[in-house]
Amino acid sequence: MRIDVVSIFPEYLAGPLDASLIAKARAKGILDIRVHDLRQYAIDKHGTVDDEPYGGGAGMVMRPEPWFDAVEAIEGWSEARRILLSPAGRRFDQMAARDLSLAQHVILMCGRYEGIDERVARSLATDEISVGDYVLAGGEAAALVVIEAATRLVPGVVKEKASIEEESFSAGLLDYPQYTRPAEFRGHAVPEVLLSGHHAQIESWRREEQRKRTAERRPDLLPPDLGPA
Ligand code: JB8
Repeated sequence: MRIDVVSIFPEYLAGPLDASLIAKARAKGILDIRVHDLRQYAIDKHGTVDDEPYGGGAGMVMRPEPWFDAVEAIEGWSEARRILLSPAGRRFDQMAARDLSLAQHVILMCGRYEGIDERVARSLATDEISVGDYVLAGGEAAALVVIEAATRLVPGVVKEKASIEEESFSAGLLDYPQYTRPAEFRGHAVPEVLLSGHHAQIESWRREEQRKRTAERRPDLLPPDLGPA
């Protein structure tokens, strides 16, 4: 999988992309990730990439020319999924991550300032994505979320087979609580059933914990209760 990230803070992205699972997959050649500095495509020699908003208002807006020039300089750009990170985008979830993990080439565009000229979203991006209902200072952290969620679903990036689909959201529910040694820690015991060796009972306890936890914390994930027939 090829990923190009465009940002005015390429150094913000370098560290995380050089650590852990992603670094290993890059070393193995499974992922080809490149970070590009938008300022190389600035409109002047001072590195200007923003301007005042038409119609007035606070803050600055990113001009379209650097974005079009930066993206169009990426080989194969017109065939790539071109994703603009934005709080106004469609919500990113596990289904979107799975879909994106199938792509050969992804370009991620990280904005800063108060926003980006709308012509970038309309005529350059193929997708506009938000990672959650809060406002970041820019798209870089969101791009890292998208990269991590999608690339761990690319074959060979994660070792295991069983753990990848039996986790939160893949089953449509939150995960059950996990415990390891010691059996008692600071007065808190591990639930007895987990020490019992009764695999069927452990399974049903886990399913019930998933259901309770999801009902309590994320009722929006549960199927609608149709009530009495
Ligand atoms: C300026 O919250 B976000 C996000 C916020 C942003 C920009 C991009 C993404 C650009 N603020 O997803």
